[in-house]
Order: sequence, then C-alpha cells, then structure tokens
Amino acid sequence: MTLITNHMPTAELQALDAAHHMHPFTHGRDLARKGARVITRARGVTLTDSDGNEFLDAMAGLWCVNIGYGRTELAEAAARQMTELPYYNTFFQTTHVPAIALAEKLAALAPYDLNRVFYAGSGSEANDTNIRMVRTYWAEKGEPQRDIIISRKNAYHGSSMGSGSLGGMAAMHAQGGMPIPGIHHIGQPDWWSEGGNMSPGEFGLKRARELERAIDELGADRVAAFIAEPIQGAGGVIVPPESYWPEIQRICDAHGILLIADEVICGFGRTGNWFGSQTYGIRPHIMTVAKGLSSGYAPIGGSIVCDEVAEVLDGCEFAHGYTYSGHPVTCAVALENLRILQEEGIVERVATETAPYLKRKWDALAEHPLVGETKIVGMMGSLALTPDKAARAAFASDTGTVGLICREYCFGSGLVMRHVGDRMVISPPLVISHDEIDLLAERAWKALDLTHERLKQDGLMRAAG
Ligand code: PXG
Repeated sequence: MTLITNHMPTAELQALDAAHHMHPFTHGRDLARKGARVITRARGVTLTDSDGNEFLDAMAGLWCVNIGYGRTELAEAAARQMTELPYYNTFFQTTHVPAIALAEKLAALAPYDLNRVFYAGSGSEANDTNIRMVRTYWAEKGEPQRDIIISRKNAYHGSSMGSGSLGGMAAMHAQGGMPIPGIHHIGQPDWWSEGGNMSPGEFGLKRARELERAIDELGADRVAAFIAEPIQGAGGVIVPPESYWPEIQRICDAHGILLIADEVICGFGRTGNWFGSQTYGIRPHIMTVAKGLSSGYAPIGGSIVCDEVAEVLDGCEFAHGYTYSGHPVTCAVALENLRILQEEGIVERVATETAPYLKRKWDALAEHPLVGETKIVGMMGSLALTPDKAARAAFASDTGTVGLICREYCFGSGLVMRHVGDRMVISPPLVISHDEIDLLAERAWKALDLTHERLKQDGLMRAAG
C-alpha cells in the first residue's frame, strides 16, 4: 500500500517540492527560495504542518471544507464505492446509482425549479459547461446570435480558458490569451473601494444598472446570460449593498436573459442558507456548484439547471461532457457530505448560532486602528485594511503589500486568514465552535496589532495620494 506520510525532514520535502511540483498562482522562484509550508494532517478546524505547528484554518482549505476535517464517514463512503464500482461513465446512455442519487438530492435541496444536474469535476469545468450550455440553449431556441455573457470585473469563476474569461481578474487576463470572445465585464458592487461619495444603496443601484446599460449597448438580442457570485469570494468577500441584487434580478427579468448564480463558494451553507441565492432572493436559471458540495474531500462540480433550460437542451445532443462527469466515488462522497450537513443541522446552526456569534466578534475588529470596514454574511467575512478610516483610503504601497504582511503575521499567530490585496478574508469550516471563534478573533487582533506596529516602523501607514 502506498502511504503518503510525513517521512522526511521538512527541508527535504521542500527541496523536492521546489524541484518537481509547480504550484497554482505562485511565483515559483520566490517559493523555492522560501520553501513551501508542508501540511501533514487536519482535524476539525485545525491544520498541522510538518514541524508540528498548529493553525486554526479560517479559510476551510480554499473555501471548501464546510463540514471540517477528519470525517471518516466520507472516507468510508469512498472506500465502499471504490469497492463496488470505482468508475463508470455517464456517456453513451448509461448511468449509475451514485450519480442518480446525488442528482435527486441536489434537485431536492436546490430552490425553485432547479431540478436537473450536469456534473463536472470542478467549479471551472462547471462554468465552462455553463458557457456552452447557455449559448446552446439560445441556439436551440432559434437565437444563435445571443452569445454574449456578461460578467463582472474582479469576479472569480475559475481558471480554465472559459471560466477564467468569465472571471474578471486582470492579472489572469494578462496571461495566455484570455478572455475568449463574447464575454463582457461590468463593474463590481464594491462600495468600500469604488463607492466614492455615494451611499451604499445608491452605489449598489448604480452598479446594477451597468448591466442594463451593457444590455442596451450590446443589443438585448445579443445577450445570452449574466453570471455572478451572490457574494464575491476570491475577489475579497465583497458583500453587495442591499439594493444590488433586486435590481439585477429586475433587469434580467425585464430583458429575458438567463441568470447564472455561481454558488461555488456561497453554496452548501456558507451564507447561512443552503445557497447564497436564497440569502439574496435571487432566482437563477443555473447554479454553479463545487467546493462545499463534497466539503473538498473529493473533486466535484456541477451545474444545477432549471426545468425550462433543461427541457430545451433535451431537444438536442449537447456535445459536451467530462470523463469524470458524475464520477461514482466523488458522487458517493458528496452524498455523504450532504447527509452530514443535513442530519447534523449544520446549516441551521450556522444561521441561528455560530454566524451571529462570529459576526459580533468580527465586527468588533472594526475597533482596530487598521480596520476600515468589516463585512460578514454567514461564514464568510472580510476586513478592509486602511491607513485612514474616515477617508476609506488605500495604502500608498503597492496593493497587497500590507495584506501580505498581515497574512504572514496570521500564520505566525496560528491562524490561516487569506489576503486579497489589502483585504483580509475568512471562510471557516461551518462546524467551528464558539471557543474556536474566540480564538480566531483573538489571533486576528494580534496579527493586526503586529501588522500595525510593523507598518509604523517601516513608514507604510501612508495613504495613496
Ligand atoms: N467559481 C467560484 C465562485 C470560485 O470561487 C471557482 C468557480 C472555480 O472552481 P475550481 O474548483 O475550478 O477551482 C471558484 C474557485 C482563492 C481561490 O484564492 C478561490 C478559488 C479557487 C482557488 C483559489 O480565493 N475559487
């Protein structure tokens, strides 16, 4: 049996990693110089590295380990399924029990008439599916010219050519020929950074109406769909003003364009409901899911599709699919994860107990001299770091300089909190306890203090001009 354990000194593992392993979103030479942090095990909300250091993982891995680490039931579900039927495909008019059972379960959990599932192996693949699906839908309806998908700047929808093009990350678009044709980006509802003198409500309406303006300019008969995360995750946990989503919904309805809610982060309890769409009263035609669907224990994604879109697609052969669409082992793992989320009442507990508690602790960080706004919905939150709260100022240093310093102090304080530019973000496992929330807040405060001291010493508490 191949057991992959921590069998070498950290430095040797780091050297091998640098020699042979190419990391996502990482400057290779910088990392090689420093050595990657080697994570060896995890239980509950706690990670352990190869030197025995422990960290409270306030990111749930990459926004995905919703039920927490170490649930052996999922390992057992995978082992059972691997023994029974490790693989079969869902092409060529075949199916299998795990794919059927999970699709039925997702249809029951998803709101409205989102009753059909197209499986993928990740969120990126699912969003690639969505691009082809909405364009094929309109072609089947006799409107093949409706091929433009509107998305937003600073959105994240994945890293493949299609999903990366839907995303609005400038650094990604600068490499490798993205975006693909037919994707149009409008502004994001980030009041803190971009709202100027407007109230959040006015700004939310203004940014939503950019969708209407884009539809008018591009031509209503050219627009296939609008895609957005209910709350932008990788963009920095940008919580939209209350006015934003109702106006987006009105515009999509008025112009008859399809609405895709990317629930890859917001889904499966993250916002205190099963889906972010429920938190915001959004009525999507398609929801993208991944991450929390299996709590990250196995790679799976999918598109949950409304009856009308599915019925139109039923009229043709949709020439699309992945070897691992509906992989039996990942479906079995996801089903077990959903059983645990449901039977243990984890989503309800987030809504009624832990999220309100976390919100109190999180909002108290606004008292810290470095923190401008705090934002939190359910179990996803952000802090905007600033040298001048009243002016909502950005730092004079390159964006991300301060965030990176803070992230390093978080690690040093036993806390995994990510930075997006100069925003700090959290997305802890949904099973985090009150005591662990106390620890999270204490460690975050300590890291902020250390960051503040360092910024003062280095002359970095200056606002951009
Ligand atoms: N949609 C959303 C909203 C996401 O957050 C994807 C799609 C793509 O999913 P896959 O499974 O293909 O990665 C994501 C992924 C970060 C970070 O640093 C965020 C993601 C992935 C990697 C890093 O915040 N989100």
